[in-house]
Amino acid sequence: MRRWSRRDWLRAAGALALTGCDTDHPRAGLLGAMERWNRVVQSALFSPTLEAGDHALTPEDAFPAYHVGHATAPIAPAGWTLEVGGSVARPRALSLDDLMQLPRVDYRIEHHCVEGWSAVAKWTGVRVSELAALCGARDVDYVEFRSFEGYWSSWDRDSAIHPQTVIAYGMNDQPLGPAHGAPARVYSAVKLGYKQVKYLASVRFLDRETGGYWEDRGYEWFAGT
Ligand SMILES: Nc1nc2c(c(=O)[nH]1)N[C@H]1C(S)=C(S)[C@@H](COP(=O)(O)O)O[C@H]1N2
Ligand SMILES: [Mo]
Repeated sequence: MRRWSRRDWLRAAGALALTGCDTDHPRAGLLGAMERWNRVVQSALFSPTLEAGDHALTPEDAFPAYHVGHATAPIAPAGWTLEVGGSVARPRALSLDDLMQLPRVDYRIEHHCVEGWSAVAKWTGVRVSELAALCGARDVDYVEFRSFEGYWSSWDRDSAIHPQTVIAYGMNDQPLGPAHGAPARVYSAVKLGYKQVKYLASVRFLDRETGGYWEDRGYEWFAGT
């Protein structure tokens, strides 16, 4: 099996963009077909298995990166904090240092890609379940992740507090880079790519679902892997 070059990756990224990750105005009649195709491509690119063994890590800049409506990656506002709130006993605004002091997890995850190829990344961060405990999240069914660039996605609580759903601030033993959602983003083994909000601003525990950027444009809300 030949390895993918950076060009191949970029081509795959372009295919994803055309099939719905990057258009502001998907045409209604095409949406069903687009979603089906997009889901095939996305699950090929982003459905991770839980153990990646000793495979070599794929460099961060060899991963395709997606963001909606920006020519360059969005940059966090000065004094960035992650707001954890909604239906919680103790709302918090956590700096990156605060996040890094919390119990840390590392996941080395293999992404299965098209044509049998795969990419491996190591993600470092804090479990969403850890934040739920820290803030005293009440017994509500939904969790909303929102970005400072306007992107968002709401999740079922069970997926959000899954042990392999993390707020990642590191990738491949480096601080998370701007292309992949710095300073912190959601990374999870249990959801498709468009649920994994980058450039995170808030995590809110809610008693209702609040859709999402792509979800409101016709993509499946649950989007499990
Ligand atoms: N804030 C923000 N998060 C986002 C997006 C976005 O446009 N903005 N795109 C989503 C989509 S469609 C995908 S496939 C993944 C891609 O993650 P990656 O760039 O780290 O590969 O990010 C998701 N999270
Ligand atoms: Mo995507």
